[in-house]
Amino acid sequence: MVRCIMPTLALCALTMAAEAQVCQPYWSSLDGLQAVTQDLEVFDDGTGPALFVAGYVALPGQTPFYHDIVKWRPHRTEVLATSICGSAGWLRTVDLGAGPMLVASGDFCDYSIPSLTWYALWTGTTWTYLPPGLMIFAPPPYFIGLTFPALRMQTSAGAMQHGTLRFAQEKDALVIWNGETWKRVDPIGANRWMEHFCHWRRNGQDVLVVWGEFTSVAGVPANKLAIFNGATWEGFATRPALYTRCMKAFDDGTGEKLYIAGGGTNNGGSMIWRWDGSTWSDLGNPLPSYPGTITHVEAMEVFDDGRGPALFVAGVFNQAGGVPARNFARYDGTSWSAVGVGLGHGSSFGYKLKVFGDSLVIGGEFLNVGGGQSEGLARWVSCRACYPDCDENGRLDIGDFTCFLTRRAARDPYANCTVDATIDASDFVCFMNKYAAGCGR
Ligand SMILES: [Ca+2]
Ligand SMILES: [Ca+2]
Repeated sequence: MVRCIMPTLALCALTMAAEAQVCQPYWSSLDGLQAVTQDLEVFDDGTGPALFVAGYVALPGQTPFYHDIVKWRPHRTEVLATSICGSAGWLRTVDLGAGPMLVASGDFCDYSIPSLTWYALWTGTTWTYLPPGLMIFAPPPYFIGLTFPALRMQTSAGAMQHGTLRFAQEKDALVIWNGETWKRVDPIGANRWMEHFCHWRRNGQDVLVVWGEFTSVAGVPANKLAIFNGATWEGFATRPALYTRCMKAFDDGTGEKLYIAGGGTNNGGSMIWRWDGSTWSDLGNPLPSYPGTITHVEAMEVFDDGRGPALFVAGVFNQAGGVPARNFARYDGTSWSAVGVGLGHGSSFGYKLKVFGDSLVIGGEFLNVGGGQSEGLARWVSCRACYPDCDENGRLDIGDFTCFLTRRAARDPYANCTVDATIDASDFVCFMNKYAAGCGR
């Protein structure tokens, strides 16, 4: 619990009787890291879970934005080999049975590793070749390594395997690792492709949902959207007239439902739809655009910020369900709400969302967030975290005051304790009150 120390003795006396704190998630930077973020991944390379950021990253106080992959955890940032000389495209955790591996795609130009170009494996200390058995297709993005737990997959012997499905995408077909070998799923046709993949637990069964430019899969008619249960494909009889940019399964307490979102036109159509297994629901065009902009949803992720699991949606919009929401909103299955004052300069078509510990990390090309300044990288932190433990060392002491003042001077969104539009004197009072109230952990 709280330990009152010198600077706040008087305040402690005033605030000890403060009423129980409500859950207030908050914005923070990633220790001042800034980036044009291309991708995010959480991976444990043997040193504990860390967030890997691919893109054009600037370390705190530094410019320009170098082309790097950075490994981050609170108060510990590591630059991993400046071996990417083009753009770092994406990061994926891939498991072929020997444990998870972190694979990066980018324009590698570390000539100490001959012929290492488009893809590289992170060993924990350096980048190296992909191992045998990991299919690659050049150039990107034709390899998509994903894993889905417990998806039933038919092996060559005809048995159903209850294990991890690993698959990659070839130019005109889905290629699946079934635990024994790479299996080429029936082609979807020349010049067709699959683009978005989503794991959905439908009525207790794990299925893979695929969106792309195709009209059939394995001979089954499927107009851009299809479901694979590990053995057979299904199409949808109907689907929203929506350019899909992302899909996510979300359980609002009534079972997992499939959400698809996208857009990209200013035609006033809904940008997000829900499929419950039998019918589509238009969520009522809840995310209207700024006048004259091309509105769209770019990314969705499920996260519990202490107020219960919810679907977080990032894109270009200025309202959600009638509530002002700048480019980022929260949906609990029934109603929309803002996420602080959201993201400024929302022109990004590259938002990425990743849950890391108590935080939902967002990357993109935004310039400011939550009333503070954190370019291209920020995190929405659960109220389960200890807000006044500014330096995140597990205890409350004078170091947290120094930390708060430093971050306030940097206009870090963390310093916006009141989670409103501005950082001002009231935030220091807010910080002291939260410090005095302690964290109860
Ligand atoms: Ca501390
Ligand atoms: Ca404030």
